[in-house]
Amino acid sequence: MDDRILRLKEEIESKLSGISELGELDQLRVSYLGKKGSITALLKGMKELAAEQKKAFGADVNKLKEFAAEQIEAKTAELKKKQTELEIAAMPVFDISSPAYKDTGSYHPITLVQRQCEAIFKSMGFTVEDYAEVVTDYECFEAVNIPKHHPARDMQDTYYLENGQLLKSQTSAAQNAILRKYGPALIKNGTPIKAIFPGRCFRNEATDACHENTFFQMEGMMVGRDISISNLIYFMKTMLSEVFRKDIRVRLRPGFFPFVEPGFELDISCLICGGAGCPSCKHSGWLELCPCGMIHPNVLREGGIDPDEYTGFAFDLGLTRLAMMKYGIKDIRDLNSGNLKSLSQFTDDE
Ligand code: FA5
Repeated sequence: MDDRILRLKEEIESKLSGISELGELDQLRVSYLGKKGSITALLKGMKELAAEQKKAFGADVNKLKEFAAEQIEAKTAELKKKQTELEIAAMPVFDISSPAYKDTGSYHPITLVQRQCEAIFKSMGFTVEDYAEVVTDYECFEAVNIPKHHPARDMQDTYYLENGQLLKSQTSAAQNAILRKYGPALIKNGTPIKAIFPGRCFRNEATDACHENTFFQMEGMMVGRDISISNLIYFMKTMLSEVFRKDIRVRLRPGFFPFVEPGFELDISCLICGGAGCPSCKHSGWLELCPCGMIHPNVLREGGIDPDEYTGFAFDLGLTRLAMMKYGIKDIRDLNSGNLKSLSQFTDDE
């Protein structure tokens, strides 16, 4: 083999071992394999050689060229790997399992009020029941003493589905199922039915500061022997004083609901304006918060309970309005706005 080829090979090997950066490596490639590189120059110089030397010399130079290209390629891979390792080592440690520092999220004010009411009623022995949002006409109306074509249906502008079902317009839609669920234990052991059932309700309302088309109610029922209006008033008073943790003015006035007899409306003095009148209370100073009454005999009968033996009360808390009063939210529409800036400022005060 020609001396020049051997020398170049040794030279390449020794230079490669001293290179530690990709930039230097590229310079080395250009200096040997580039257009004006040493190996290219050997190939160009072949024309000076005698014909019998050309073949062997050309083969050796091509081997050298291949050798140089392979070595440079291997060195490139080695340096790139090292560079990646260094970059990874320099990265800040990132633990995906650690909790987010700033945006930890918050509960919706209605969720906060709902949980608080649930805790209060649980402590008084009530169970918390979940119920569907799409219900039948029977559940929402007929089972609670509102037969088909009864004018009381006009009090709620209901969304009907094409299959005849409807979006629950009132949590009272669960009353019948709850009477049937716990009625047997009442009849067998005398265990009173004490249940609350919060849920989302839908009505085709013209929205304003205190009306939404989607809002939350939390209904409750107690049925047993000798249950009276005094029991109803006791539970309502206890619940309101626990939720607000301050004295609030309430008024009880007659109210009509086909599923209670007698029926009442429990209003609270508007906490936004202090009773002076504002858009949140339709300028009346009072907010309809908790309709209630003694369960109508027809409703008990439809639920499999004999109204001559048992009595009970039912009430409904407008959870959305309760959240407005508790947190001083002036417009009900803010609650469904999804505006995190305003909704995230409320915290559980437990
Ligand atoms: C009812 O829905 C009855 N089912 C309540 C009831 C249950 C009475 C058990 C007696 C016994 P009403 O339509 O008034 O009643 O609604 C009850 C409460 O839900 C209201 O006091 C109010 O707080 C809330 N509410 C009703 N409509 C809306 C609305 N569009 N936006 C926000 N809250 C509403």
